[in-house]
Amino acid sequence: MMETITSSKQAMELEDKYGAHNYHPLPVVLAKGEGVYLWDVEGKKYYDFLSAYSAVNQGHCHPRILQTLTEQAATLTLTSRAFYNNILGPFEKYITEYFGFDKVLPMNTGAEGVETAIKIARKWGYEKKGVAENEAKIIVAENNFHGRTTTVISFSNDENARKNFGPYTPGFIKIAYDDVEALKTALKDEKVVAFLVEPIQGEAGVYTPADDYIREAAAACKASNVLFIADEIQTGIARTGSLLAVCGNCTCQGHCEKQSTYTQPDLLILGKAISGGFYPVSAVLANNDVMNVIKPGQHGSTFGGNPLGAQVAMTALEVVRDEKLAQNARKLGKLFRERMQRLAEKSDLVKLVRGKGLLNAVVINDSEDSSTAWDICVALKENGLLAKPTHGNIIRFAPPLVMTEEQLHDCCDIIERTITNFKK
Ligand code: IF1
Repeated sequence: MMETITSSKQAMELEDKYGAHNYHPLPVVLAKGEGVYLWDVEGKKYYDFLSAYSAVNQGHCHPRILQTLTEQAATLTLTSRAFYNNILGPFEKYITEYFGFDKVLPMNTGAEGVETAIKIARKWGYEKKGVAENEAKIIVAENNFHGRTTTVISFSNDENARKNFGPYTPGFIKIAYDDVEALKTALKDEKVVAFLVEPIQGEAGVYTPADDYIREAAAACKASNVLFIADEIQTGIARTGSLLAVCGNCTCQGHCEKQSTYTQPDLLILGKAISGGFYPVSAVLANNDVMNVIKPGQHGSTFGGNPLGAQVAMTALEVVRDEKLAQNARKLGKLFRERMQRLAEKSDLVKLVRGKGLLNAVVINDSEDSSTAWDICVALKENGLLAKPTHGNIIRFAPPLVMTEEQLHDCCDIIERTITNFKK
């Protein structure tokens, strides 16, 4: 029997009874979204400061993306890749021109994108670099988050994400994040085929590396004939104040290869906001010398490159450019950090604020295993703002990028009031 939800309590009870307990959500049941706002089952309105982990950068239920989705859904949704479809080609042309690469391989979820990049890098290692079969190694950073498949959790160091899911996939070397010297040492191993890294570590607590880290890391990889793989699933699509975090301080909306601050990865992994939260779409971009190692039958998925996702992704990227979301994220991000900085100066509870664009974290003055960040998020929820703790003492703040300056100030007022009145 299909049940209709009339209260938050009822919805939480259903999830608790019938769903696997693989999440511990904040106690709020959402029923509607529009732009920067969400509403719960009882009709209470909230500012969204998570954006579905940066998947709804364009704001909830963006009307242009919605129109594309409904039109395409009424025309053709899925053909599989056994046949051509009339949307995939235009999408591939659009996204490769948008980001400045020769080719794209479309998938669905972020973790699939990461798996795809790993497979391409290994194959390139054997066929182009000449590494002996089954010996390829990929360097990754400590405290990484790249998804939840068995291979990807094999190189996580989050016990919770990893423990009792072994045996683990071999072939990964872990080094410290934001440490070019550690990378150079690891690159001396000739079996290394790639370095996989997040330009800003999200799950680690929005850890922003030194300004020149990405550029120097990519240069070190190039000098060692090793592929530089950027996981921009969370940082990409204008979130950090430029189209991609690897764009550095460039505010142009694409064609960043002309900018001096831009570092072109050999493999770029995108997900989340490339479809504006409407439909799972991920993509791996590369130039021909790398992408052409993949031949028919060697990789794919039933839904990857389907016309519905492809059409939605094109409109979602168009919105990012037309509404100048990178510029807005940059401007509002500065304002947000200024306001939080002022709060940190007068509140003992707030230790510091860090981040880039509208991907920010406020570090709470308490231990990592405390529940203070969680308790503050519950209080924020009561006051009409939804954010999620990462670790016991860090709160991530990442609103949709369509927010206005006035709304942001309103949100900062809520955060300030909540933290000032918060009692442990
Ligand atoms: C969950 C964090 C965010 C990602 C990067 C790949 C993926 C992700 C850099 C996989 C996914 C999400 C998934 C979400 C929690 C989450 C997250 F807290 F873990 F760090 F966003 F902040 N690379 N990140 O951030 O993408 O397969 O999920 O589409 O519930 O696990 P996916």
